[in-house]
Amino acid sequence: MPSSGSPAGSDRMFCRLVDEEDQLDHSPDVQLNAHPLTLLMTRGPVRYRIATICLTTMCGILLISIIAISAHYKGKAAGGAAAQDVDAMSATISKLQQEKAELQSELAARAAATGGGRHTGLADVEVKESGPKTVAPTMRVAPTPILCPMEWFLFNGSCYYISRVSRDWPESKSYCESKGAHLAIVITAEEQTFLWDQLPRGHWNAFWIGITDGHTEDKWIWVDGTPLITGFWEEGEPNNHIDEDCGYIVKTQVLERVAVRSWYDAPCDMYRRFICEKEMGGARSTALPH
Ligand SMILES: [Ca+2]
Ligand SMILES: [Ca+2]
Repeated sequence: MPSSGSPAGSDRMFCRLVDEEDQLDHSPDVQLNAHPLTLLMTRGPVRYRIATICLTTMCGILLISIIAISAHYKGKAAGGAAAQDVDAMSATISKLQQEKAELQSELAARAAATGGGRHTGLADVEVKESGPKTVAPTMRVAPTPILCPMEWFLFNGSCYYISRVSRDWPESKSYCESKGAHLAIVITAEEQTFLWDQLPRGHWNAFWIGITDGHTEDKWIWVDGTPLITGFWEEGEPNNHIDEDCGYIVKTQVLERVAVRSWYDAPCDMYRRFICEKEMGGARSTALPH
């Protein structure tokens, strides 16, 4: 039953809408599952379709370019940071090596100044490290080392010389004085033993020392005027056997002889080798003879 009003007009309108929808649905350019962009491109005028295609292509190219450039600079930045780290570490290592070389040079110079280390008293060096860039040497300054002339040797602050030639006691005394020294004054058992150890062993190797009783018999005094307190005489000596006023040390081939019983007295005009001594002051140290 048709409704009241204009039923015929309503039917025609309905039929026209249905026809238009059918035409749209069955158009070869329009598919139900088409992409919206495709749908837009197929519905617009031709020039709009071309513009849309161009814009889409440009957007794609731009996006790809942005991605490529970002990746490129990201990798370059990472490489640059790594290179900076390597440069900083190389600079630190170079600086440490330079400081190490300077310390070694200073130690070598000090060792050379002290006779290649044969004399004691080398400066001790402590190197404290608080980080890769803070190497601070701390010096413990040693007393000025004592240097003895060639063929002289050091013991306890004095340089000693053992002659190769033989002279009488007065000539021996003069020779030592010409060198700024004196005939040896032997005070302690340590000094006596050290000197004894340096002497060459022989049948009757005898060496003048700086002691005499020429002024007053049996009043032994050293060449510096001080009296003898403790001597290292052989048993039975000094005996003034043939007017003997000068003292000397003997080192024989008899191994049973000992350093602290090796002094004899003899006539001062006898020829013997001799021992000079020169006090050097400063630190007391020891060294082997040249
Ligand atoms: Ca005498
Ligand atoms: Ca004697």
